[in-house]
Amino acid sequence: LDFSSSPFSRGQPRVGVDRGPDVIRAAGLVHRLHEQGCAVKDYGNLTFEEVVVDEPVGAVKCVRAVGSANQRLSEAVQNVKRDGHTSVLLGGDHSLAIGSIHGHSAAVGDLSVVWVDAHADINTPLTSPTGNIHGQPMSYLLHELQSKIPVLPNFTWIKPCVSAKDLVYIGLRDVDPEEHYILKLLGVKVFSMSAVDQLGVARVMEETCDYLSARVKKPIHLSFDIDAIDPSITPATGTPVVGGLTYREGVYITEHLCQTGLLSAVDMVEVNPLRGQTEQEVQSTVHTAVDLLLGCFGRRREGNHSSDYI
Ligand code: DIR
Ligand code: MN
Ligand code: MN
Ligand code: MN
Repeated sequence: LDFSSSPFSRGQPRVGVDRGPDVIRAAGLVHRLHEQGCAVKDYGNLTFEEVVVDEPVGAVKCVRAVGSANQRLSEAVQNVKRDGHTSVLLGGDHSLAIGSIHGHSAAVGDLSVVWVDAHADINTPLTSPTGNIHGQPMSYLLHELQSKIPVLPNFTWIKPCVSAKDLVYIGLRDVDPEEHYILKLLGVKVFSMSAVDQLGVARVMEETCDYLSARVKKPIHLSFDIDAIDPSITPATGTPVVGGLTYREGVYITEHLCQTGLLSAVDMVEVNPLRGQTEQEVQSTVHTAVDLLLGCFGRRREGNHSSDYI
């Protein structure tokens, strides 16, 4: 596993999400991955060039900063993948999925994307009600939306690289009308919280993997927004939404994806230590993020062992 972490927050307006990578590290992530037998290389925090003048383009905020940070991230992820490693991105806000998924696909080709989030993050620059790019990353990546994306400064390097049929959402419960229209128009596979309630998480994961491997088995990119989990467990995030996944449902998703053997890159984003009301709220959020990552890389709740003991 190779980490690239991106202390980047310009995809949304709240300060603090750029501290996500450091608090996740401080919770002992790398040590715990070593303990469970993973070879880990931590690239440290990527540094991004300061963008001084970054006036909104139409309604879209911080376009130049988001564009250049993601270009840098895409190159870092491409290097990790070309070296044959699994890429882990610690965010930072979810606009970083642009560079993470772009870089992953540039190195390995077609991907399956599993997007676990309260939100669909598929607004185009023109449909976005907020202008925040963390609510838009999928729109830049999908082939099918290419004609709807205007030319933006520092975004011209982005090549759409994901097909709508290769994308699955899990955990949605706060979708803008424009986003809902796009999801229906493109026929994107969505397991909203209603579907999780109806089917249970085990069937959701079974159907997710059946759907994604129906044609060919592609490497999986998991983009996990911590706000997918219920804010009673992960409150330290910028846009919490009630009625989310339980801790156990979240961990089950990671265990199941790990067992496919296809997990090739993971984003863990939107952990914002400044959004917790108490230290306990921050710790609960951070420890959940760590446990989700451990689940992605082999931790099983039944226990693990790697040698003979008796
Ligand atoms: C909203 C909120 N759909 C937007 N999105 C969020 O800004 O486009 N994404 N919070 O994480
Ligand atoms: Mn390496
Ligand atoms: Mn979200
Ligand atoms: Mn998100």
